[in-house]
Amino acid sequence: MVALESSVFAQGLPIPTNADAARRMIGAIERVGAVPAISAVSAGKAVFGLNDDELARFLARDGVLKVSARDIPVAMLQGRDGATTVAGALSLMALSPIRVFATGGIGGVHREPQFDESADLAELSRTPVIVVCAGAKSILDLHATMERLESFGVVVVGYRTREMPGFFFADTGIPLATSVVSVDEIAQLYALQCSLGRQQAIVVMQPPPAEHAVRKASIERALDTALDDAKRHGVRGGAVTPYLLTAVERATEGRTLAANVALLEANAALAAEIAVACTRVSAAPLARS
Ligand code: PSU
Ligand code: MN
Repeated sequence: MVALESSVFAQGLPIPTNADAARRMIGAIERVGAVPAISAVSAGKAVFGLNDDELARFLARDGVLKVSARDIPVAMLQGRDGATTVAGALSLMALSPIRVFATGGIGGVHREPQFDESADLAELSRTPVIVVCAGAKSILDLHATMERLESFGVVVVGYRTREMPGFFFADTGIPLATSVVSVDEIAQLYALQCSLGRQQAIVVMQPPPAEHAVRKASIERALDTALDDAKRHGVRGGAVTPYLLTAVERATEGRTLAANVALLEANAALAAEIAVACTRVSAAPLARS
């Protein structure tokens, strides 16, 4: 099984691209022979897997809350629809047998103010699952985000890259200490991590598909303006990430949107291959015992 978050559909992407992204992620996972499970709070119930009516409600976004880990019991209490962030999804994975998760970009340390740090980092530090992403969103301070992952003891590996990807582009100039070329290596690494009783996630970073990557310079330009606007309009808390993503997308005339959907699909496919590889590894003894 491969778990997915729902905030990327309900808050991260505009209509109708969000439906296209959901369809393509689900299709990519099923093609590999794995089962997709979208995490959410649906009318007050924490679930993995949405039926067609539920998914339609989340894609229409009406009254759907963005829920991080701490917001889940609140959404349950109020009987609300809540779309899980990475943190929200990981906190539910801790209660489930699902061990592999796919998303676009994890949250991290914001550029300004630096004390705005995504709860994704805290949940990555206490959830022993595999998280496939294209790095952290480029709206963040990527250096600070990598340092925090290190402090928290989160394992970070590049999949066929030696550089941390920056979500929309591959070249951040931030080196990765570990790089793997096969999903079997990731499955073995995960088994070793579990054998040590470690509680942290393994974050697998895959560069965005090359044909869709957007140049770093155009992202940075768009972001400078977006950060100023966010400050002027007093955007705070959970609203910051969706605000910046929307502003960058508008400024790049949708090129970032195409890149976003392409990398979500690629990450879903890789996560599914890893999930299948994990079933092979857990059946076989480890190379080193
Ligand atoms: N990456 C995207 N789109 C998104 C997100 C990440 O391309 O919508 C979401 C994820 O759900 C992630 C969340 O967990 O943003 C982080 O938000 P915050 O910085 O408020 O923790
Ligand atoms: Mn925040």
